[in-house]
Amino acid sequence: MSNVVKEPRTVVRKFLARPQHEGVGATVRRSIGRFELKYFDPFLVLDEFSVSAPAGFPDHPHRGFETVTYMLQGAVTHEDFEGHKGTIEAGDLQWMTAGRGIVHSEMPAAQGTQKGLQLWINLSSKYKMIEPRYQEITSKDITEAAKDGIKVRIIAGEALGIKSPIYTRTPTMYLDFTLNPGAQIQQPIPVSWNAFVYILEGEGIFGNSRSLPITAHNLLLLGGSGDGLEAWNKSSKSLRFILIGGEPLGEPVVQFGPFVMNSQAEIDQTIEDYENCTNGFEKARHWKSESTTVFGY
Ligand code: FJE
Ligand code: FE
Repeated sequence: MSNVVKEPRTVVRKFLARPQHEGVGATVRRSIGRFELKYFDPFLVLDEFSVSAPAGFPDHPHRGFETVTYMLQGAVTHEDFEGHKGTIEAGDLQWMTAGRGIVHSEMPAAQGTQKGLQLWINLSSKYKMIEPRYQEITSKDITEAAKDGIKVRIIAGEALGIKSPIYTRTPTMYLDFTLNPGAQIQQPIPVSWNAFVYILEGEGIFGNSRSLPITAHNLLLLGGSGDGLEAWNKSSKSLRFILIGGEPLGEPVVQFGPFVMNSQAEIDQTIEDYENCTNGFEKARHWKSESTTVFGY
């Protein structure tokens, strides 16, 4: 393989994401966003979620960041206060820029267990109050590239010379890699970006070919300098992991649940806006999701 990475990043920290309760009866394995890793600029939360009806995430608001939902199994129906509604099925992606405000529900759409990843990406102060926006791509339209026992689904950014059509307000890369036994990768990452790996299936070796294999539900923070990731599948099973990177914002972060702003005054204003249905929350006044009614919350 050509040497596309000159200075591979090393793994500096490892977190095992254990199941915890979230929403109403749902389970998340939270890696970023938990107490020991409150923020990894620009990333606020990474949840590997697992939800079966009637559990879910009924009507709740967001302001000041983006949520990226990538389904792994089953389906989730979302519905917002502007009437934007749809079902995110296995392999589909929803990239939601909440901006000044979204109120929505995210509920199971099928029998059995729905699984996926939800990433919260912070927005810079100049974009926190922009109009909400969705970018949605169904599984069949997510670009895939394959080479030498590597398959990569390009959610955001670029891999193996192929670019995703997703526009990232905060510059972000999001790649879903599957490596056959014996395969290895070299993936460039911009030097100034924060980046991490989250293992979904199998076991892989990351950063240094002599390091110990890491298994599912672990998050690996990649060292601050270096121009890319090197990883190996030295096992006899397939390895699947996510590589995410983003340009740090370097701004103060004040978070109150689903509101993420730069100062306490902005958070106080947001709580007021949400309570009074103003400054982007107007449509919340008379709205209740259909699924909330169906599920009887
Ligand atoms: C939220 C608690 C929550 N992780 N993963 C508090 F659970 C949520 C929330 C989610 C969520 C939704 C999906 Cl579909 C997947 C998630 C947390 O909705 F927004 C707040 N504030
Ligand atoms: Fe939400």
